[in-house]
Amino acid sequence: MPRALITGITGQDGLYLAELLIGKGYEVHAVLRGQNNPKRAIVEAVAPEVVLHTGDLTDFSSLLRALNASQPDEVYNLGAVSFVAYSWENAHVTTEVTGTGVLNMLEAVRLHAGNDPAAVRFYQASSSEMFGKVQQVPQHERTLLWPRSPYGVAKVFGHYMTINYRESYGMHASSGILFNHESPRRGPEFVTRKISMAVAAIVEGRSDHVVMGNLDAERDWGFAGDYVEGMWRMLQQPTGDDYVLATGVSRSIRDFLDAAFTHVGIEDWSDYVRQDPRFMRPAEVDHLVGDASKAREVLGWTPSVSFPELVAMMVDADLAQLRAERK
Ligand code: NDP
Ligand code: GDR
Repeated sequence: MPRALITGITGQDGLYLAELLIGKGYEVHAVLRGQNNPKRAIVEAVAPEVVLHTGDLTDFSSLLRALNASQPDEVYNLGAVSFVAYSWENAHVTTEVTGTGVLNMLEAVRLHAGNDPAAVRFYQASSSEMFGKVQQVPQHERTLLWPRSPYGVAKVFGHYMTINYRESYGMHASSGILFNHESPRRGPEFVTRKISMAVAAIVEGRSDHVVMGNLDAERDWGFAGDYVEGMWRMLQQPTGDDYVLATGVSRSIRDFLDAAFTHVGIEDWSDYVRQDPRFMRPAEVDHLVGDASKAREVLGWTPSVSFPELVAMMVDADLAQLRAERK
């Protein structure tokens, strides 16, 4: 039975990945942070098979302890301070967790693996935010990085550190440069879930508007369930490498609003949406669209959920949740 260790188990991707690996027959271990993490109950309810180890990406010895206890064949480093807007207000903690945390994990894996550094396969959750002020359209594995936020800068550090450990120590370390991926499990602070929750609340008569930031930014949105499959495929390759995962289609926030409101039969949504500068960012990433041809050719990976299907899935899930609460 192969064994995997996941950081970021309480996040959107961590849970999907745990379910995927359990379905493939893995023994799944995960690092859970905090002395009384409120999301522990969610993990225990959704994936009770997961063995939880207390640890934190900023605490090197806790990571080494989790590795020793779990003896993994594969390590997926998904833990991060991941909300871009928050990273300006908390640049140091973002750097510590999202940047230095990767180095802590790589170093812990290297020491744990001993004489055979490639024995433990490592996945780093890199991000399209690293492209920031994009220097090329679409963006691929060799596109120049130009991060636009403390989060993006921290991810660039983690990305290059992962490549450096692969090249310096022969580690089987891969960096997945993933474009935005969403789901009904997406945190409510991110724009897609904010919109799906707001639309559901408006339909159910619990709210009459939503306050947004910049509606013109464009993102390449896919479904998180597809993207965790891509992570797993990267670690099944004979050597580590870097791969972009993306749909290749870019839409604006306005397009997402349009699709979400249209899904519930509201064509003109202008009265329901307000804008406020407090949701604008000091520096914006205007246009992201990924070229995932390497992942398609090498990994055989393609996304399966279209943009309209993704929007419908998220709005329907939030509507169902509100209606269940009413009963
Ligand atoms: P989430 O924000 O949903 O989850 C982040 C996870 O990191 C949570 O489990 C959180 O734990 C954990 N975490 C935060 N701080 C620490 C810490 N100090 N030590 C250990 N764990 C910590 O992110 P997603 O699931 O959406 O994303 C997974 C990874 O992929 C992240 O690294 C993200 O930056 C990256 N990524 C995500 C993309 C996306 O579109 N979703 C795209 C590209 C990259 P807790 O619940 O306790 O706070
Ligand atoms: P992003 O996701 O920054 O791309 O990072 P987010 O959903 O937060 O923002 C996407 C775009 O929407 C605009 N926007 C708003 N964003 C939020 N959160 N709230 C609003 O009210 C709002 N109005 C407009 C933003 O300005 C931005 O342009 C996500 C995270 O998962 C990262 O961890 C990951 O690395 C990247 O995706 C790829």
